Amino acid sequence: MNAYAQRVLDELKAKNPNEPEFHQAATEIIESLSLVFDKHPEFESKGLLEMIVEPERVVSFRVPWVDDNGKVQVNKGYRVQFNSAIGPYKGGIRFHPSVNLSIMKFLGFEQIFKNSLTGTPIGGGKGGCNFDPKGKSDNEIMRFCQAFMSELYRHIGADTDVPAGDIGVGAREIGYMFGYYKKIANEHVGVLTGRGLAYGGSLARKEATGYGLVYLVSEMLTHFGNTLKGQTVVISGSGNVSIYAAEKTMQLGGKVVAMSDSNGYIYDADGIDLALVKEIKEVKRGRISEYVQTRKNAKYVAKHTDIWTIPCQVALPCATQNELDVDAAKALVKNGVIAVGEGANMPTTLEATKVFLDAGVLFAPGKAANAGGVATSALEMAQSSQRMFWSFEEVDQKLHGIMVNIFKNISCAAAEYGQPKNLVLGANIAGFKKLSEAMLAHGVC
Ligand code: NDP
Ligand code: 2IT
Repeated sequence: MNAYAQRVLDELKAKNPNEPEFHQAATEIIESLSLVFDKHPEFESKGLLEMIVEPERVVSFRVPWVDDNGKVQVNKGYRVQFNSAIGPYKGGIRFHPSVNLSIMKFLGFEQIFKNSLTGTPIGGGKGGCNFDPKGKSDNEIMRFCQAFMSELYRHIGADTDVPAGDIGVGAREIGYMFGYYKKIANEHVGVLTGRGLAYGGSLARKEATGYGLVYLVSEMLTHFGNTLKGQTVVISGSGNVSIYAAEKTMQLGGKVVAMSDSNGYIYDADGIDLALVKEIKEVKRGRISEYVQTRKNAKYVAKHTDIWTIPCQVALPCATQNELDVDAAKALVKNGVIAVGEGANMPTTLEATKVFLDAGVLFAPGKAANAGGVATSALEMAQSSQRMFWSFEEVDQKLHGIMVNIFKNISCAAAEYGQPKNLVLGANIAGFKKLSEAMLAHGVC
């Protein structure tokens, strides 16, 4: 590795101990950028990489709220405002018991490069809380969201930092957070995206991450002489990203045979009944295991990581970080997988990614493949600023154009650096290009 890149990575690990996910995301990106620093030794004297790896601001705060039994609960909230060179901080909020500073920083760091790739004017940030929404009543969710926003509101703004959803944060949570922001800040502005259509949201934002993922994977397959049509597809997770990735896959002629949640997976050789999955997950907020009560020919396996042992040509990990390890990657390769598209953020471990790249499997990294969600958030911001609404078709068409453009940019960057099939390299370098231009233009600040 380039000596400057290696030094900054070593320093990052020493200065931020006990942050394994942040180290992992940084290692992948800095290894790719190493090739750029070979060509541009002048970046070292500008301290460019040192500035990029240090968040502009990290806010950590107490979130006290009262549960239905009248007991006070206290959670830990975060907002990492990582980089605002290209535009206001932008990135989701995650509610999950696993949330900690390392996870917030890996997500925020990835978001900078992802948002750059979208070509829209947004910087990178991420937030969340170690709150577990599972099993909470609607009133508890509301009180928690209000408590979370009662601190977050002073750090965000339509031109400063614009959060959205992520794991555990969907339309319901955005609604409660927006309502409370509006009340205490006394302004009805586009301060969150993923809003409901009745109060300033954008058509197609709900579908955008999953649809965008499949647009990009389809583009990648076509570029390398294949097609999504007729392929067997396995999708992990059964949340927002997974459901709409499944929907678009089916629309484009792929056959989805498996989905999962954190307890287990379902396998339906006849093809997943997506209306049933939506009913279970979106309407009833149930578990994926309920699927086999209706679809008698399908089977449920109570070990979610085994989903990757199902033979398929296309694998779309859409649940969470590090859900696809080296054994899973080997099983997929052995069973003839031709393409992997990351709907989740960093779902594939570094070692597993290497297995795919070495085997010549087409691999679309999350920061490119799942960028359709945040890109459509930027389209929501544009509509808010205009006080206008665009039709579903208009937003979807723009999303499609953005994903095609991302694929073009990352494959060109990969080719420019002599590894045309290495889209991990291509995405990191293409994302860095605009970021570095903006940061160098701003000087030392
Ligand atoms: P949801 O909360 O809607 O769904 C998450 C899904 O992943 C659920 O099926 C959940 O199962 C499963 N899951 C969560 N944690 C784990 C875990 N530790 N192990 C196994 N499965 C797990 O979230 P989203 O669909 O919005 O997000 C999924 C991924 O996509 C995340 O990595 C997120 O960062 C990323 N992403 C999301 C975007 C968006 O616009 N929403 C945009 C870009 C990326 P269970 O119900 O059992 O917890
Ligand atoms: O990881 C992500 O890109 C998201 N959770 C979406 C962020 C956004 O601001 O729409």
